[in-house]
Amino acid sequence: MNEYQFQPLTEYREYPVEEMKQRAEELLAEMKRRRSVREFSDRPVPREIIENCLRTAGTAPSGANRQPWQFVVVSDRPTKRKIREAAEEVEKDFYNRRAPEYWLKDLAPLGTDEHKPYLEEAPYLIVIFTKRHTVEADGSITKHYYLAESVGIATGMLITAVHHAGLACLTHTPSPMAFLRDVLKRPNTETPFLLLAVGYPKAGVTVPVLTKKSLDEIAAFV
Ligand code: IYR
Repeated sequence: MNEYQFQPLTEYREYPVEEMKQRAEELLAEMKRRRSVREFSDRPVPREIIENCLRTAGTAPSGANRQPWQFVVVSDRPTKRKIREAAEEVEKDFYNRRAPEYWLKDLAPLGTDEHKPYLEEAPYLIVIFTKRHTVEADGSITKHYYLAESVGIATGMLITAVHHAGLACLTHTPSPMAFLRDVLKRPNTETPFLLLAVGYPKAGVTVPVLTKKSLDEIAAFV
């Protein structure tokens, strides 16, 4: 007998096929309404909503179930300001020196530049880290696996949860991102993965006209 325990799958719910089709359609319709926004209202958002979105992210599958993610939620003004200042510094270098012409051209439709006021405006910045391993209380090391895959999945679920709750977010990847570890005083076993600004969109905000690829372009059935 295996020393590890298994239990019956009681959580799974099967729906009649018609209901399944409807559910899939409804989620598609809801997710098609998700847009990244770069201007946020400073209207407060109850912390409980963010907590539940993070709990949803925490249900993600991960390599050997090691859950190699760390979310750091920033809502205090001085820390948000520090992050904005450091991000604008690296972005200034990106837009003015490091980015090749073709990259700047590809970004033009998004209207981005080195100014990142949303890093102070949004009520929450969720900084997502990958965690290389866990150091246990006895000093032993628990290895983590498939960091980028696992944390990417959890981040996608977080974005979905935030949207489902009725909030907007922006995925931001200042480059290089190492300053986030310093500003947030995280251990060097953690590497910044992505920053998510979360809140209500600013009233009257506009978003770029973009299209998503069609099913034929993104999927092949064999
Ligand atoms: N990190 C920069 C540049 C940037 C890069 C990509 I690829 C984007 O999709 C958007 C922005 C910035 O945040 O402005």
